[in-house]
Amino acid sequence: MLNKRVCIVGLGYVGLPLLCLSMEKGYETYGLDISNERVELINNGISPIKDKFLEERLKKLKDVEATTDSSVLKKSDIIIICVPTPIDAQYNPNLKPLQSAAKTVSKELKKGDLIVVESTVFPGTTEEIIKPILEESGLKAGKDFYLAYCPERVDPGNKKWNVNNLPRVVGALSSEGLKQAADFYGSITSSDVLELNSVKAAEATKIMENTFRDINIAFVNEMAKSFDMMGIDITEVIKGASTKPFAFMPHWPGCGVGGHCIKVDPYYLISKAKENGFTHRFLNLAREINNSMPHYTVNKVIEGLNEIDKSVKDTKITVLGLAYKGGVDDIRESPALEIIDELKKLGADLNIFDPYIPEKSTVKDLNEALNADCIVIATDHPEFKSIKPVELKEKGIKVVIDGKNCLDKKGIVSFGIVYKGIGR
Ligand code: SAJ
Repeated sequence: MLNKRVCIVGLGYVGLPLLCLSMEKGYETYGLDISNERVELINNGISPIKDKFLEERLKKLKDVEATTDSSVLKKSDIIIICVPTPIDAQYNPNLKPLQSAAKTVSKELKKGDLIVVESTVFPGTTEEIIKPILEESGLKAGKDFYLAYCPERVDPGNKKWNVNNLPRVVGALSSEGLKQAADFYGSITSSDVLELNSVKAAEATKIMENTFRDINIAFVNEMAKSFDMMGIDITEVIKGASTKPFAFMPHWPGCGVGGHCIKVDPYYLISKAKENGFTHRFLNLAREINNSMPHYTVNKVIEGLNEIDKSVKDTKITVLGLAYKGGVDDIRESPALEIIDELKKLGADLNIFDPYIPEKSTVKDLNEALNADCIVIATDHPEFKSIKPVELKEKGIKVVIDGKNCLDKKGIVSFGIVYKGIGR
């Protein structure tokens, strides 16, 4: 442990676990956020994020000091910025939260501080955007203070990999900054910390990791559309290909790609590359394919209802799931929202149920949610994956659209229920 005081700026799904870990490792640690409500909850040991692992951790911590008062930065030496970097409706990067956090830090910056950015950004952001804001303080990066980048790798809901044991990569504007950042992360993670030769390499690392995932999901989504037309069950093919012990990495088709990482990060690279005169045709195509999946899923609803001589209009349809992925309560960029919008426009008599988001559900439980002619699985929550075909039969469900290929197709079809998956 270094003899340093730490302040985490931004207490969301990235900053809050980091604050817990820093305190657990014995650092005098403060949290700074713009939300009074969030700060109140955290100071009372309550996690604003539904995550059992995080809730338990927070409860065990004594005297957590979260605040909205930026003067807390005066008594911090290592300041780690973990604020959101979303996209706008036109898929353009929105760096406003990050720039605002940097301005707040700049006002309290002092000699010897180490500033680390963890938020996902396009390569060049730390040097071209954050550094000038921090130097408005009159202090010089690399001389008076140090500036580094260490991409967050939090995977919400992941039981195996978390902030304690995730390998990290760091890049910095100076060798002293690199050393200080590597020393800090080395003191809190049980895994390795790789020092890269530039801050841009560290920024690009995160973008590459998530873009890699997006194009692989687009690949299986396109294969699903193709195999669907040949009557091939893509889940069988992926299982088959996964027996190859090398050079194949399974991804799974679905009703769309949501969340604040995989759907967002490619646009950060696409937009920066475009500024530099390069067009990412492949990344754009992958985004196009993944963005087409909610509409593809609604077409499956139309096809499925046509098989029983019904149309979407006035038919009782329940969308199961709002969250962007199973086991979480986060609806950011969720494909379920687009599916719901489209079904509403087609005049469906719609119900919505997500056990993780009761406040946005229109029915109180799964039993009530299954009072429908048609159900659409939009999120692979464990509660939905365990639905038995016989339950659907007993509830009189006539059409199942399985947007996550997570139900027992054979069993459902054996009860004479129309089943349509994504590529199966
Ligand atoms: N999805 C598919 N098919 C797949 C995998 C995911 O359609 O094969 C969909 C999901 O349903 C979801 C979206 O893509 O809508 C994103 O899913 P995700 O599992 O990638 O979940 P995220 O967005 O929480 O991604 C995080 C990322 N972590 C960080 O950015 C630090 C990502 O890098 C991880 O690879 C990912 O978790 C993970 O592996 O779980």
